[in-house]
Amino acid sequence: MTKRVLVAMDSYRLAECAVPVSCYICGVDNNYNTELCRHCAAPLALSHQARTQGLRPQMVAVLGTAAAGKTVYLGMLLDMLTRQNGRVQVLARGAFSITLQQRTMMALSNCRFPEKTPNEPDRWNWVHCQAKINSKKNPMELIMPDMAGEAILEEIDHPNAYPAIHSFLEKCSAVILLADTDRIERGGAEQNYFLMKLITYLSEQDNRKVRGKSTRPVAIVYSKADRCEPCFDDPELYAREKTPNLWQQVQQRFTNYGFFASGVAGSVGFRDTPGEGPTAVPLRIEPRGIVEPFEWLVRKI
Ligand SMILES: Nc1nc2c(ncn2[C@@H]2O[C@H](COP(=O)(O)OP(=O)(O)OP(=O)(O)O)[C@@H](O)[C@H]2O)c(=O)[nH]1
Ligand SMILES: [Mg+2]
Ligand SMILES: [Zn+2]
Repeated sequence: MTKRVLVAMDSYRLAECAVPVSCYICGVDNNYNTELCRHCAAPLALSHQARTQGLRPQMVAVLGTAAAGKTVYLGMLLDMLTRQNGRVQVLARGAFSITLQQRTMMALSNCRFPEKTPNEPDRWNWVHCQAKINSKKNPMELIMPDMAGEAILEEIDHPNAYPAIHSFLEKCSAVILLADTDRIERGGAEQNYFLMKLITYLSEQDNRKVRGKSTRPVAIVYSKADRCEPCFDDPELYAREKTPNLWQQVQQRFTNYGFFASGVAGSVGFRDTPGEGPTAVPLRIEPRGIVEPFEWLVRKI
């Protein structure tokens, strides 16, 4: 005799999966279960979080040449903000948002700088967090990816080479531009020209303009300022003297801008690695000027 059993139909689950998820960064539709966007490789967790929480996070771009110090700056910033009970507090959204800070701090505590960020967008670390300024009532949701400098340069020279960067820069509400003080001090003009290109790209892309100037807040941060003490004393004067074209362009193209100096390593030594040549080693961790540009920017958004 055959036993009769009742089996619940699970097909309603298929219907749920058939609803596409629109990528929060580029807007392309993806399958429900996919982890990364098929077009720009941004994590779809950003879209799921935005949808379930009913929030529209703001985007903040951290830009600079390869080895300008983006990963070290962002990792240290997040570590300081999630730890300290100061004027700005940050709460990570999703476990993936902690990876960048974890990798940076683990490397620094082992007397190393973190690895260079890979050029492939599917290997970037994205941070989604809630930021709260003590003097403001409502917290703000922010998305900040740690992008590779080479990829940023490629996108600036050939727009749409990196859809993730293209869409992100189009939508982002504020920008942190890192200028490598170490390379400026060594006399190269490369930082000046790269940042001018970026400033031009950002202002031309922005359609929220007042009297021809972009209103998007831009913080120009001289990273590795531990290499040049006067930069800490007056970052704007430093900008005027050392990167004059950049200083001029920022004033002509933006209404909201600020110059800052930051440094994570108090002292850097060099270790000779066989086959690789000299490798920079942080001898002392002494973060300075890390939170100030971020706090300024969050107030302006
Ligand atoms: N003196 C000094 N050197 C630093 C500091 N931060 C970073 N560096 C040096 O700059 C190098 C690059 O730093 P990263 O943060 O990896 O640079 P990045 O901008 O993320 O580079 P990409 O990932 O290639 O885009 C490090 O390996 C260090 O040698 C700092 O605060 N002071
Ligand atoms: Mg990096
Ligand atoms: Zn996408």
